[in-house]
Amino acid sequence: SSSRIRSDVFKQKIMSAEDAAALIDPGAIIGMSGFTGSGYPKAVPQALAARIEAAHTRGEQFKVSIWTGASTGPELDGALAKANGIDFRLPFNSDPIARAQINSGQMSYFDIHLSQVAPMAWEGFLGKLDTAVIEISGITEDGQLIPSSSVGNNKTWLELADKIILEVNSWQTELLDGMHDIYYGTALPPHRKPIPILKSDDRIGQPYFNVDPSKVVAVVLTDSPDRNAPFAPPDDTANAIAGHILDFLKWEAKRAGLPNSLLPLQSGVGNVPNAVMAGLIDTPFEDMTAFTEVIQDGMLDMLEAGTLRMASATAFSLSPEKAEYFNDNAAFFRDKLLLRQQDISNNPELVRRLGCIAMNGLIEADIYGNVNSTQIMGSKMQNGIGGSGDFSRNAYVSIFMTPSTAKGGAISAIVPMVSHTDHINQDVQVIVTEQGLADLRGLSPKQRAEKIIETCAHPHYRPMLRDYYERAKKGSYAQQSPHLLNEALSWHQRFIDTGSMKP
Ligand code: 0RQ
Repeated sequence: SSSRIRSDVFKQKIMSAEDAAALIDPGAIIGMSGFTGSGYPKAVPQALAARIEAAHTRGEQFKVSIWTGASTGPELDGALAKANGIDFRLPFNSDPIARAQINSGQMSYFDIHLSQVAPMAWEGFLGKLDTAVIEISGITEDGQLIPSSSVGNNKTWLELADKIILEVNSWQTELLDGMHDIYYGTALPPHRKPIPILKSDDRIGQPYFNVDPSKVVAVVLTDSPDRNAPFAPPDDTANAIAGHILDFLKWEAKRAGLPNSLLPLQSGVGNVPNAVMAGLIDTPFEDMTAFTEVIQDGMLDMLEAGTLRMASATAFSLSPEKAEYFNDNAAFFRDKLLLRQQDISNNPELVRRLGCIAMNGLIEADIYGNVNSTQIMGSKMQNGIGGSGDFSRNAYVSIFMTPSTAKGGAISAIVPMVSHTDHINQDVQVIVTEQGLADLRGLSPKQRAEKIIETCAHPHYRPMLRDYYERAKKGSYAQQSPHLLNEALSWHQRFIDTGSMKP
């Protein structure tokens, strides 16, 4: 309701979503809020989609470019893609309609490390941002913006856009006020300074976004829930992977003399990382922190159990039930959670300094430990690299996890050569499947291959991988990382031709 708006300057700009969408021109580059299904605008994108559909019906061209924090919800990516309204998209997508258009070649998609989006926008690599459409949870008396359930790139969009449309969402709890830390100390080279965060819970900024009120052309009132996807309950595979990781962390803590609070945790999106978080509740660790990208269901459980002391992230990534639960219990959680802009939450300088334990999913890994996180059969985009590269290259230890097979066993997640590379072997220190955990630190490529095949591969594919590797050692051009180039991707081609990697 309009009581969320405590500044008269902004009250005068309240209008309908349709009137606000009418202020967006064909061809516009639009920076929208939104990160893993939280804090995205819910009304204006749908009104814009309707406007685009009407234009198309009249035979007029109307497409826009959409930049966000990360993935959004069906009311944004889904609605605009369905209207054939997105020409260009960055930096992350998990919407099925948009994904189909990316993979049919209809939509251009720039998949980019999430920490790099804001600096690249500032450096002018991405073009000129016309309009920002940002969900917030309120406006202060002084005309500052109280952020919503994600921060993402909103600070940057508000600064770079010529005109700004705000959605004030009263579904978001008012207790979000005070949970954010917005940092205005970033600068571009050669003026960049150290970011003064030494611990996960250090606050270095202010709780609100600054905004130039003269750029705000519309304020739209909404009252709609975030639509994060539900998590599947952990199955045997997820529990086995979680078990291997927990054993490893206990062993590593002892080996390296790590404190009982371990090191700041980063956990990627997906069911398996969520299961790992659930498993961490019953460990000897206590007072842990997370320095991560998103806050999942499992982290709220850990906060309640007291194993986790606090989490720093850029967004919530909760199931619908947990999102309601958070809203009902925000008073308990609010001083234990800190939301930052994504160029800080994912900042390589900070991930390296804090020594995060990075835990991310993968699509496939090869016998030398190169990882494909994004493109199935080398060309079909699943989601995007997200923050996995920001964290994995710079972490204290970088763990990647996956079930050992996909598509009911027709695909081996361990292959001779990855069909696309997101994470080079140097950035991949541990690979885990339900079969086991391979600690690859300090190993040469051939030592890695033996360990990955024997520890991580599914028993159905292990003999095939051994056979490939033994023949590669005989027939390879050289011996640093033996390969048979005319055969290395033949498993993928066989899947494309026959529906299975098995001969
Ligand atoms: O497709 O739904 O059509 O069956 O890929 O696979 O097993 O549900 O795995 O939810 O853990 O996601 C890498 C995609 C894993 C994720 C990825 C198919 C499989 C299914 C999903 P279907 P699962 P998860 C920082 C971290 C990049 C971003 C990131 C991801 C679908 O972890 O997006 O790490 N990572 N961010 O069938 C063919 C294979 C396959 C395969 C899986 N080998 N071949 N298809 N699939 N393996 C946080 C953020 O960035 C927000």
